[in-house]
Amino acid sequence: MEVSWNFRFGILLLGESAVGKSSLLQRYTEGTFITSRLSPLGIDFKVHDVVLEAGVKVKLLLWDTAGQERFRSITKSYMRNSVGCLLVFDVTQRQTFDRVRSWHQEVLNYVKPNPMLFLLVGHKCDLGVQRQVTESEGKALAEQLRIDGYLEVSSKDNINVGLAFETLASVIYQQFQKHKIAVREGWHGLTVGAQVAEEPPQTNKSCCYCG
Ligand SMILES: Nc1nc2c(ncn2[C@@H]2O[C@H](COP(=O)(O)OP(=O)(O)O)[C@@H](O)[C@H]2O)c(=O)[nH]1
Ligand SMILES: [Mg+2]
Repeated sequence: MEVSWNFRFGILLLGESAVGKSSLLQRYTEGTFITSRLSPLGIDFKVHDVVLEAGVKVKLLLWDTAGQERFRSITKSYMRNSVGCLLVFDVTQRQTFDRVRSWHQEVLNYVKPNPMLFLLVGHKCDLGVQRQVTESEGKALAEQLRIDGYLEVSSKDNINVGLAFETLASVIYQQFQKHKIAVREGWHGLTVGAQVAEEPPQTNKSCCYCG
């Protein structure tokens, strides 16, 4: 069967419980927002195709995770199959921001020597009055951790949701182009597919130029 993607990237959603990881995944892949709490187990897997600026077709394998208590037992296999991570905190809950640094360090320690690229997400930015973390604090932390960017996102109001996933996918693609990350045997974070044929070859039709 013809492969319809150029690349496959595994992407992990990480962060404290209730920061909105499952909601973010739901909004991105289904286009919906459900107010009632989704399953606290939260382990879910979704596939979403994106076309990057360069016309490159990427299949994103998106791994949702549950909260910190299950981190060690469940999430490690997802880390092994990922090249990118959306590190999510809730802008209205400072303690979720304070935990970002240790999530980041823990992931890097675990995936070594495989690469992991991060995007920091300040989630629930629709909740203006309840905000406890400013946008400049988010940006500053991303810079300190040398994370590839910071975005303020709302799944509820559909702000920057697609941009968050696609920015991370673009960063991964650029790093691959620059040979900063490469395919590694036994690692499924980044897979290169066959070239995508825009039009399937029409073998039974003669060429209009040469008859
Ligand atoms: N105001 C607001 N609430 C959100 C947003 N995203 C998620 N929530 C709410 O936050 C709670 C936790 O969301 P959930 O996706 O289960 O978080 P998870 O534990 O990180 O997967 C739920 O009540 C959601 O409705 C958002 O963008 N804005
Ligand atoms: Mg969840």
